[in-house]
Amino acid sequence: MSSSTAPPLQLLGLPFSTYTRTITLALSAVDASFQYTHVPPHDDRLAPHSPFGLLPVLLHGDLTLYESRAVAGYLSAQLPALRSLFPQDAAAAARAERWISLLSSQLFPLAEPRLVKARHALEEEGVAEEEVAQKLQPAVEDMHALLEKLEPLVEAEAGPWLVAGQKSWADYFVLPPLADLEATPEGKLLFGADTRAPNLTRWLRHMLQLPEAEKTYEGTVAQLRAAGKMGRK
Ligand SMILES: N[C@@H](CCC(=O)N[C@@H](CS)C(=O)NCC(=O)O)C(=O)O
Repeated sequence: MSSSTAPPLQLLGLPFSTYTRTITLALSAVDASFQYTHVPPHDDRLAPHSPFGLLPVLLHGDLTLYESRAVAGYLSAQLPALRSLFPQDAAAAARAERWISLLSSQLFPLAEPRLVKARHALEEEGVAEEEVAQKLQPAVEDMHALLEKLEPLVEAEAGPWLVAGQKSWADYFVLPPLADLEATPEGKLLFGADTRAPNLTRWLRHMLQLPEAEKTYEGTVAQLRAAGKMGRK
């Protein structure tokens, strides 16, 4: 893409949105230029671009794209610096795709709606901490079991990344919901000393230190909880 003639990349989303953060992680990592408009889900401004009202949406010239995996594919094709986020090797690329698929089908629904957002709703209602922990216990158990199943898929022997010893979209898809979860009391249990997923936990700690993770931290659940803007006062 020639930078002098190319239309700007425009992203509609929110730092709070984990699927949006997947995209901003990749763009920030390579200092790509993009216009970021903060728009909440189901906002009227999304209606012309996203029939489901979900985040993120990418606009580029005449192109309107929703669904983060489609956005990731497009960005990797457009920006040479992001090409390597899909491994060249067919088997490694397939394993990265498997992580992305597992994120959408298994990890996100458990980490966000059933744990992070469920805790937030209970806290907002003023439910006592002991009762919150009790109500979330079944989801914590389900997450322990899921992490146990995912643990063998972490290719820890190859390096600090999920797949083939190289940074890939798999890392950027899996990080945001686990970063949110890690910032909650349930996350402290799941990724603490008694974790059933030590390699995944090490990977998470490594990811949280990356410059692009720091650049995209502001406005996330983890940052808002740390700043006392979410969670118990
Ligand atoms: N499959 C979609 C999922 C997008 C999605 O669920 N985005 C969340 C924010 S992280 C959202 O907009 N949620 C609003 C809602 O579910 O109503 C994608 O990959 O882009």
